[in-house]
Amino acid sequence: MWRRFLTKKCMSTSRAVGWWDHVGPAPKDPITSVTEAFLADTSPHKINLGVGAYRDDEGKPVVLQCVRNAEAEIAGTDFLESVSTAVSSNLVEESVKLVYGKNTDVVREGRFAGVQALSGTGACRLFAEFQRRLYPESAMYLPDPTWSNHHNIWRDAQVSQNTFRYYRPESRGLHFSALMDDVKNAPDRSFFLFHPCAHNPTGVDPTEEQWKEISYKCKEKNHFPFFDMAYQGFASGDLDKDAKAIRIFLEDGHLVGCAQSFAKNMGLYGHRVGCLGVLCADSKQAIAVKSQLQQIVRAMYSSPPVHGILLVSTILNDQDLKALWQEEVKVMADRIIRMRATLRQSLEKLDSPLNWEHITNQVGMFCFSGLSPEQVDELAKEYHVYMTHDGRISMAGVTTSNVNYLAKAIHEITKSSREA
Ligand code: PGU
Repeated sequence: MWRRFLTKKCMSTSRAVGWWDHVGPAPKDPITSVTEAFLADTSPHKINLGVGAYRDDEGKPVVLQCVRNAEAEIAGTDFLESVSTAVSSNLVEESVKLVYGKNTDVVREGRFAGVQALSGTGACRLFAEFQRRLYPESAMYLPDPTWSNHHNIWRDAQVSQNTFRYYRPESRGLHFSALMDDVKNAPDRSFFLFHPCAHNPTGVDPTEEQWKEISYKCKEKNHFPFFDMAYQGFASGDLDKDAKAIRIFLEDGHLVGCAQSFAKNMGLYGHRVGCLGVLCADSKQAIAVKSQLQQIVRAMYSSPPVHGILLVSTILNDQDLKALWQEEVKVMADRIIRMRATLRQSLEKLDSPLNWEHITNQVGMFCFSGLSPEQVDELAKEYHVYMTHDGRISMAGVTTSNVNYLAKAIHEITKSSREA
């Protein structure tokens, strides 16, 4: 009797076992793990060139003035309930105008199915899910290389992946002929993901002429172009110029998809505001597609948080705030461009035996330095400089006060190398 009682008691208080014994730790993320290593370093010289989030010349995250003004405007708004459909539709329409252009037929005719998304990542994930439902047999063609998380996103959505050639290490530029061959040789009606500007991680974008050829070939092959627009404004400092690639595809009559993020260009990384737009043949199709996207959202997270969306729609709907935003985007882009020039000059002044022209030829948030994984490790170990293992430098982490130290560190570990 006692024994039975005791066993019962032990069973009810002892920990259940066996559920997760077979689970090992997941591999570290190649981007977020850089920040972890940086934070663990106690050196006063340490520099974080890992994550692609904007920093000012003091190395600090920035709250844009347009965002501060919008915060003041929405203060006290009763937004604890989910945001009204009108605000959400307005955000989508204003975002879509940023990529497609203000007065396009696409916007007038209501031919886009758009939903607010959890920043750029959420927009990509939503599209990947939509793609699997509608075209379960089709793969997504990703550029080689691409943002590492693209592979996770399409893998978790159970969409198969192919890559197309993009970058040529020898020239540290675009491998255009190979890219065109891969677009040509993919089966008709394939899905292709393009970075419309400020390619991550290479900082290498096709020229306008090259985009025209890519668009032409995609049309001939009936491919579906999906654009991941995470850095609009960061390549040139001008939102319209940075949308040029997408507009070329629109002029050619493509139906396109586009993931947009306000994480970088409005400095709203923590608010997770983005948008997914899928262009359709007519408004009837757009209503159907939108309802499918909404159904996916409903089951995944029901609705996105509201504070960020109110900030973005306040800015996009107020001419003065929008103009201020555009100025601030230019300030951020110009600072990065200046740091590219300074880093290159500093390396040249040190009589580096290597050619560093690519630092200023590449555009956007990143410089694909050409440093090997071993050199990246040495930079971290000896100089407390942190970047992703592929040698990608987030230029936003370079400042007036650390650029010379950085150049010296890079020079020290590369001075005995010879150009390949
Ligand atoms: N697409 C591309 C091409 C990106 O580079 C990033 C962010 C995203 C989408 C996702 O943007 P969110 O709007 O923040 O979801 N890539 C940065 C930021 C760090 C990360 O990996 O999320 C990077 O350092 O590559």
